[in-house]
Amino acid sequence: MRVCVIGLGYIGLPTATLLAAAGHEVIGVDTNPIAVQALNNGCPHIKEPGLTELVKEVVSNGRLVAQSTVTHADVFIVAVPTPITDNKTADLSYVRKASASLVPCLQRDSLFIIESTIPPGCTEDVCIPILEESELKAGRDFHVAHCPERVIPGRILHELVNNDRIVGGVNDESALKAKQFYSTFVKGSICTTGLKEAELTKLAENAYRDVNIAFANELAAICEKLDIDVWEVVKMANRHPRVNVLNPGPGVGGHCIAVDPWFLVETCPEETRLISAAREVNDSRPDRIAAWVEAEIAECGVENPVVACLGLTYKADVDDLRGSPSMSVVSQLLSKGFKVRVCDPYANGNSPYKCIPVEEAVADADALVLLVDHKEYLELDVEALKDTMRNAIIIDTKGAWESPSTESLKILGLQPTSDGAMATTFN
Ligand code: SAJ
Repeated sequence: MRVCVIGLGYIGLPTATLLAAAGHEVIGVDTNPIAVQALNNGCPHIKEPGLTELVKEVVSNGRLVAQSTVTHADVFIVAVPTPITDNKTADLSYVRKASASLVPCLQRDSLFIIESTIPPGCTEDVCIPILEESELKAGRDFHVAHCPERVIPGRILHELVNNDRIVGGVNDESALKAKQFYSTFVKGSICTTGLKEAELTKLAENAYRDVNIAFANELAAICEKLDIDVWEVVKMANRHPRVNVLNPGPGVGGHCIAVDPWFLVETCPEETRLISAAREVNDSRPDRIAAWVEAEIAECGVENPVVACLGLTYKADVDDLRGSPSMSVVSQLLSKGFKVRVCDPYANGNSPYKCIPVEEAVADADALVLLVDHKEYLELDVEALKDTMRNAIIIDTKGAWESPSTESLKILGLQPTSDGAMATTFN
């Protein structure tokens, strides 16, 4: 089949590549000339394990070409961003533009698929009216489906093939057509449903995760107040066979979990008290972490403090800085007038801050703050690093390091409790 993939980002590009590898003739479309040129040179502009090799193969055998305009095809896949506006509503401008751009190329029996994450009702209320400007009728003359992506960065190629897919159709025939199409490269089960059900399923998945992380972050705040080790509590609670508390941290970043729940709040403001509270809890984490660092420094009476921050990306082992809570912590520490040194083995190319080696950042520093649990940081000899610091204030926001020794607790101003256990705010 001839497939036109509109939007060559984290989802569109790997999808286009896998479709080409499965034997389709694929045209990737993007408004960013750098993305188009890089792809045609066989060098994808995004990093993802296995992607460069596969792109080289399908570009060199001519199955994948990139261009800036939409062309005739049997299948159109829209995978453009749906960010949120400043007032926390879905910005559907890219979806509108992408839908409009393919109207002249839509034909009888074309299959239109939108993969972008969208508010419930968007395919019917926003996309279809635009597509019907072609004078073809959705469901009768051409097929319409929503097939949300549900892959995790770092494992995108594997998950695009192996995860189950949800395919919502404007009618049964559209859902079936889309299912047949996805089965050319997907090994997971492909479940068909309605358009709105598919749209809401995706949002429910991400809101579920956000709410659960918010619970962990709220538990961390409770522990902070009561001087209890939150990691110990999470570990113990998770020994219950039906409990799985997630991990607290400096907040929720990325372009999905921190964004998509707002689409539900926007659609059903009265019904989303929990989802909206979860967003606020998670969004307030960077402030709390920055205030915590400030309080520890104040308690030690350090003047002109130097703080070494480990990790800038939105989560471990990825190079993505979008919506990163660590970036927010760093900028708040800077705005408090602290001298901040930053390290991140993944973010160096795209970081607005100069990243330096850990040993250099920590030497003579007053505080060491772990913000991202990159695998490189799990292996650090924290005790040895501590010996090179001016003041050894160590704050592990990810619970990645062993609990500190009694000595470092004292430096943090905390004391062992009467029964000898550590009372620590290490969360
Ligand atoms: N985080 C915590 N505590 C946890 C887990 C995560 O603080 O216990 C933080 C992370 O550090 C990060 C944020 O939450 O800042 C989001 O991380 P994530 O791993 O939950 O999610 P993403 O955004 O990398 O990818 C998610 C995936 N969803 C789930 O794991 C439920 C992926 O499957 C989705 O397809 C993707 O969002 C998406 O595109 O929506």
